[in-house]
Amino acid sequence: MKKLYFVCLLVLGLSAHAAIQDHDLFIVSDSLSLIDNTKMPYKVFTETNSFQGKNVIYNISEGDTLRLNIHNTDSEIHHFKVKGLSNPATIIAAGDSMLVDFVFPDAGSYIYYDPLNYPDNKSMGLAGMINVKDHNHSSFYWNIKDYQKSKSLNIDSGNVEVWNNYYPNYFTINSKSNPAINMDTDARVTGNVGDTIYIYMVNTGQSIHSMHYHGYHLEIMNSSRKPSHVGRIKDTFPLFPMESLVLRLIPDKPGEYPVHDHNLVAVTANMMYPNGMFTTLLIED
Ligand SMILES: [Cu+2]
Repeated sequence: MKKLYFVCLLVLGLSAHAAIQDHDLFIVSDSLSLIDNTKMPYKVFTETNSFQGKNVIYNISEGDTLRLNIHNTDSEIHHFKVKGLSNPATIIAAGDSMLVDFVFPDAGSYIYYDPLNYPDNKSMGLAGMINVKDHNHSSFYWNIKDYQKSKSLNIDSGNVEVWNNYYPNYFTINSKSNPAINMDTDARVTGNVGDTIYIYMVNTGQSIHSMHYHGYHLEIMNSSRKPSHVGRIKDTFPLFPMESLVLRLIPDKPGEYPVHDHNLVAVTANMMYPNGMFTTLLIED
């Protein structure tokens, strides 16, 4: 098995198209400014050792190797794993760094996360997306997540959370709530009639989210949970916790159309409506 792995790496290394994408990744502990002007303890994977509001989104081509030098700037140990790959969790002590290569079997969207004390560390924010592409069309990226602020505060105080009675009260895409989602250029879908547009979605929260697209039907291109659903064309897409989905949209008309979670509590932020998972598609002639 190991031999085969190295032979594969060698072949990839010699191939004209395959490349190694080399990145530093920092685990940073800070707090997230919420849409109601309160703050919540928050940990993220960032490109530099200063806090950025959302987890890094990696985009690589099919066949590429993603080489991550992961730096743990936090005061506690963290683990690192990519869901769907057989690589064991990488263990990174506080203040330490680890270099890891990831090779992806197929195009699609993959979740990287901290599996330690699952789901506690993931729920604190430590989960992002790696998109492995087999096309060059315009693409948008949604890391969908739900939080219960009292649980984040409890974990941040050093307690182990008990996850029965989970009532999330904040709902974000790329760590933002409506209307800020429309300012996130990774998230806000814009394009023209007839374009081919890809939307990569991962659910890194603990609730099921059912994303409803108004105005258009989209085709499932990849599904981590239900590969048999690839090719289905519809307007509502349930996304289970730790599931990823790649959708293709070819707009047939111009307009600005809403997309939101059909579970309407997820369109709120601490009871404020419509300040949750709600954004719009902006399609021009
Ligand atoms: Cu709807």
